[in-house]
Amino acid sequence: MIHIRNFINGAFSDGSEGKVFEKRSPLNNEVIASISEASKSDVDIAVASAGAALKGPWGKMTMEQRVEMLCAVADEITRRFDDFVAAEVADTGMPQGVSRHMCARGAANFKVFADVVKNVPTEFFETATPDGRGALNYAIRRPVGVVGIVCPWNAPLLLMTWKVGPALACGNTVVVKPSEETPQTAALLGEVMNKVGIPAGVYNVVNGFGPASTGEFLTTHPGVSAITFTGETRTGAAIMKAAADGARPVSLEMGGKNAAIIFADADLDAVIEGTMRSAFMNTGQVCLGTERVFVERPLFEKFVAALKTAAEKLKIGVPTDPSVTMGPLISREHQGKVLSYYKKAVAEGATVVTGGGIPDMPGDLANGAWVQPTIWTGLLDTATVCTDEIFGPCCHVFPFDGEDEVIERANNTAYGLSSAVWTRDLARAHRVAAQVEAGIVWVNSWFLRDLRTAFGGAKNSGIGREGGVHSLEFYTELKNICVKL
Ligand code: NAD
Ligand code: 6OD
Repeated sequence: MIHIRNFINGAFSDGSEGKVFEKRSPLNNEVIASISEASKSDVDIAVASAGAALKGPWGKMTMEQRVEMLCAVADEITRRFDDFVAAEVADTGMPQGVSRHMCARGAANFKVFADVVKNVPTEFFETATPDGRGALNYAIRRPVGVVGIVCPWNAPLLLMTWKVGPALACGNTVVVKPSEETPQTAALLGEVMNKVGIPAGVYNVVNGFGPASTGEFLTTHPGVSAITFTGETRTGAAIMKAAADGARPVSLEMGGKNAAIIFADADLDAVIEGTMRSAFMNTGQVCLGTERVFVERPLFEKFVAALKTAAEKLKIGVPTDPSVTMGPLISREHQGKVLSYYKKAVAEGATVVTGGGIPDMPGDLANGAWVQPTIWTGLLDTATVCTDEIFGPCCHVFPFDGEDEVIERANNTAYGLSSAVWTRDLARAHRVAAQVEAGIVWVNSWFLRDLRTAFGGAKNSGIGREGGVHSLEFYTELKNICVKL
C-alpha cells in the first residue's frame, strides 16, 4: 500500500491534523493507498506559498523563462509516462490503452499553452485627442494571482493539467485539490515540478474531500483570486456561491446528458465506432460521452442491432490485460448509483437491449465496481434515465423522423455540453450543429480535440470557455494602457 502526501511549497508533507483517508481499488475494493488529508491550516500555508511564489521567483521570471520550464515539465511527464499511466490506472481502473491516451494530454497541456502564451497578439489603438497630439492604447496581460483548481476523478491527469498548464503559462501559481478518488497523478506531478526546478510554491496539492474539507477550505479562501472547477453541476453551483464572497471569477466545467444525432445517410461503420467510444469509453465516465442516441427511423433497427453486437464484444477485465476494452467504474459507491439507474430503467418500462447488471468476475474481482455495458430502447424522452446524467456505460436509443423534431428533442435537457451529429449531408450537418444547444458539436466524429479551440458547456454544463486564447480570458487580467503623446 502506498502513502500519498500533500505537496506544499515544493515539499511533500502529511496533514497537520494527522488525518488520513483510504483509497480503494476499483478492481476489487481493496485499500491501495492512504492519503494525508490537508487541514484548513495546510490550505492556508499552500495558498500563502502560492502567493509568495507569485511575488517571488515565478513572478519575476520572463515569459520566455516560464515557457521553457513548462516545456521541461512536459518532457519530464513524457519521460515518466509509464509511472503516470500506472498511477492513473491504479486509481481509476481504466484500461491501459485509454490511460495512455489520456496521460499523453498531460504533457500536451503544458506544451500547447506554452505556445499559446508565446504567440498571443494584443490590441492596439491610436486615439485622437482634442489637442491633436493623440494617444496610444495598448493592452497587456497580467496573471490573475493564485488560482484554486478543483478536479474530478474521471480523467485525473488530463483534466488537472488542462487547468494547471494554462494557469502557469499565464504566470499564475496554483493550489490543486485532486479528487479524493484519484490523488496519485497530482502527487507525481509534484515530483516532476521539483525535478525540472519549478520554484517552490508555484504548484501545490492539497488532498481531501469537498464540503467541510479541503475543497471548501480552498474555494472559500480569500487568498485565492480565481477558481476553476471540473465536476458535477451541483458542486459547481456550491463553488460559485463560495466564489461570490470576494467576487472572484469562476470557470466551471460541469455535467452533461449529451445527444448523438444520427441520420439514416450516415456511414454506419463510422457511427458504430464513434458511438461505441462515446457511450462506453472509460466505462462511460466521460463528461462528453453520449447517453442519449437519436437515430433516424429507417436506420433505427439496424443501428440498435449493430450497437448491441459491438457492445457485447467489449472485453471487461483488469486494465493491465492489453486485450481488455472496459474496466470497472471508479468505486463501489458509483457502481451503486449506476445500478440504481439500471433498475429505474426497467421500472420505467425500458427494453434492455443488452446488459443491465453486473458481469460475473472471478475471485476477488467480484468485489470490484463492475457493471455491464447497457443499451435501452422504448422509453420516453422524459424517463429518468433519459434526463439524469448517469456517468456509466449506458445509453438509450430513440428513433426520430425529422430534422426539426430531433433538434427540439436533443435540446430538451437542462445540460448543454456536447453533441455528435452523424450525416453525409454537409448542409444538414451545418444546420443541425448550429442549432444544437451545446458548447461543442462534433460532426462525424467524437472527442476530436484541438487544444486551441474553445471548450466548455452551455446551460447547466458550464460557465465560461477555456482552450487556446479563451484560457487567457480566465487566467489573465487584461490591462489597457493609454499613453498620451
Ligand atoms: P464532483 O463534483 O463530485 O467532485 C469534483 C471535485 O469537487 C472533487 O475534487 C470534490 O472533492 C470537490 N468538491 C465536492 N464538493 C465540493 C465543495 N462543496 N466545495 C469544493 N469542492 C468540492 O464530481 P466527480 O464525481 O469527481 O466527477 C464527475 C462529474 O464531473 C460528472 O458530473 C461529469 O460530467 C463532470 N465532468 C465534467 C467535465 C467537463 O469538462 N464539463 C469533465 C469531467 C467531468
Ligand atoms: O479534452 C478536454 O480538454 C477536456 N476537458 C475533456 C473532458 C473530458 C471529460 O471527461
